Amino acid sequence: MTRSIRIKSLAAAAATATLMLAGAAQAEWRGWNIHVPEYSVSLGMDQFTAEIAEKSGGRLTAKTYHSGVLGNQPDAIEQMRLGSIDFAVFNLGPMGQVVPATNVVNLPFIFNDLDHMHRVVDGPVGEQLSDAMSEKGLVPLAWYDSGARSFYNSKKPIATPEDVKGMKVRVMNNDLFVDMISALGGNASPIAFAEVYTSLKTGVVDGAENNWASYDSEGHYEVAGYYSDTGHLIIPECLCVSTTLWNSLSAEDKEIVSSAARDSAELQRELWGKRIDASRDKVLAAGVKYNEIADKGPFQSAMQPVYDKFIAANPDLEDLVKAVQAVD
Ligand code: GTR
Repeated sequence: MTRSIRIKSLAAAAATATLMLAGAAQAEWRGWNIHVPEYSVSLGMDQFTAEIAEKSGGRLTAKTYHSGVLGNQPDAIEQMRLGSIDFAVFNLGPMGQVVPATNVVNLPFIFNDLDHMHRVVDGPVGEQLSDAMSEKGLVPLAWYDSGARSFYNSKKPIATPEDVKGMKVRVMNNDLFVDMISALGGNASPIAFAEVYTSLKTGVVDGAENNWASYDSEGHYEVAGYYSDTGHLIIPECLCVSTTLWNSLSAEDKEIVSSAARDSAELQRELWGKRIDASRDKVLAAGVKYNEIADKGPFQSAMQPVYDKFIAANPDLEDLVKAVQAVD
């Protein structure tokens, strides 16, 4: 046997062994999740993995790594695009940097309330967002809730945009949110979710913005005791799988996975409402000073430059912004 023939047959044997391994057992899918295990998103993901195992008779196995142990969201999005993370629940906030169309739902005050957001993502606009994400290697299968985000800080109640002036505010990683804070006269710092608690505690930032549930679960209320109900962002989250994984599935398995995703979103949306109430009660009992915003008008009008800059930079997305606004 010549050297080159020997190498070729060794290579062929190795390829056969790999194929046999792949046939013998499907690798366990790796799921990314930023939240602690008892959070509604985590419970939704746990149901998702349990249902696909059950419906496939144990053929498809998946494990969610909770509490952000697989890294922060911007890195996880990249890992999913490369195929090393198979599924995840992503907030569309940091998604805007990778899939510009998703920034349409990241525009401050674009939604009137949670129901409005549902009508939008569950309709044709949701389809368009899904297509744009799929083109970038992420296939959304269902939309989860993350409520309305409001400002909180360690200094004072916020009642008007003037109160944000000069304040150092943590935002999710997205230039749009930097523009949002600048439009209010504050200084934005994009910081990973896992580092927000320490950043608030050490004064790297004065404040941040999030929903009641994350304000509670991450302990931010312990170090930023003023919560002001601006409700400026209502951002959906998506249960996504990687295009690599999706394309490898049979039609039957695609159906198992998508219906498990839809069921999990139904559970998560139901748990969400309860969790919000429980979190609000808990942090208020712990002494958080809460204020409603009597007139959100000044905050909304302060956002006009953010919209103008966004449309100027993304003229192709103007129609999508209008489509969201047209949904009542
Ligand atoms: C939470 C959201 C997370 C993450 C986080 C943040 O509300 O569920 O996915 O985006 O906010 O502020 O980084």
